[in-house]
Amino acid sequence: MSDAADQIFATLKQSSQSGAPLYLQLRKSIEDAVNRGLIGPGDALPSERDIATKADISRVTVRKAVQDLVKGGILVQRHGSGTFVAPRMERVEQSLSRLTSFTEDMARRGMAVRSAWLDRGLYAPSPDEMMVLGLSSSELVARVSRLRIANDTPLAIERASLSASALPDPAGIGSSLYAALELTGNRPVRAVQRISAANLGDADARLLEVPPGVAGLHIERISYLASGKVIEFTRSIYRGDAYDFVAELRLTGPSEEGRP
Ligand code: 16G
Repeated sequence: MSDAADQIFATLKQSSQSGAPLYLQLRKSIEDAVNRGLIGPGDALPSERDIATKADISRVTVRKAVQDLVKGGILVQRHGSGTFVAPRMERVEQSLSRLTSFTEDMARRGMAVRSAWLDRGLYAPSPDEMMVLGLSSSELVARVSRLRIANDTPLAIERASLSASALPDPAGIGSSLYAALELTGNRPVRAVQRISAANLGDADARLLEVPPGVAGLHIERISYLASGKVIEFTRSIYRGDAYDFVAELRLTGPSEEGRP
C-alpha cells in the first residue's frame, strides 16, 4: 500500500477521538487526503478489504464511506478495476457571442474531439419539433443525438433536430453537423440560446460519467439561416462542472435604450 494511503489512516487515527460515526471519520480522512493532494486525480484507492484491515474497521463501514464519496463525485468506481480519485475537470470557457460548433470550439483549444452516437435517423416529428422547425405532420424530422467527448472526457449530450429536407441523411454527417450543413449551404448564421439549470437524471449522468442528481446545464439552441428560416433545434445537457459560459455585456447608449 502506498505512503499516501498510510497517511489517510494516520489522519483517521488522529480524528478517531471525535466521537463521530466511524464511516463519517473515514469519509473525512479520505476527503482531506484528496484536498491536501496526498492522493491525486486518477490514483487508485486501496481495496475495501485493505482499508478495513489497516484502519481496523468493518468492510461495511468502509463501503458506506466510499459510496458517499462516489455520490459526491470525489471518487469514481470502475467496474472490475476498483475505486479511484475522480479526475479533475479542466473547465471550458465558452463565449456566448460566437456561433461556433462543438468541433471548432474544442479544436481551437487543442482538444481531441469525438462523439458517440446515441441516435440518428428520420422520424415523425414531435409537436415541439413541428412548431419550432415549422414542419407539418406529414413531413419528417432528422434527429442527430450524440455524446460529445473532448480529450476522452464526456462533456455534453446534444440532441439536434432538423427538417429532413435540410438533412436527408442524418447518418452521413461525419464528425461535424455544422461542417455537413456548410456543404449544402445550410450552416446557420444566427442562433438564440436558452440556458437553464438542471439536475442530471440517472441515464444522462451515466453517459456523462458523473453521479446522478449533480448540477448540469440544459441548453436549447434554435439556429437560423440568413433567410430567417429555422435550421436547427438542439436540446443539450452540458456538465455543470465542465463549462463556464461567458457573455460580454456593454452599457447601452441612450440611442439604443428600449431596443430588444
Ligand atoms: C454546438 C451547439 C449545437 C450544434 C453543435 C454542432 C451548443 C450548446 N450547441 O455544440 O447546437 O449542433 O455545436 O457541432 O453550443 P458539430 O458541428 O461539431 O457537430
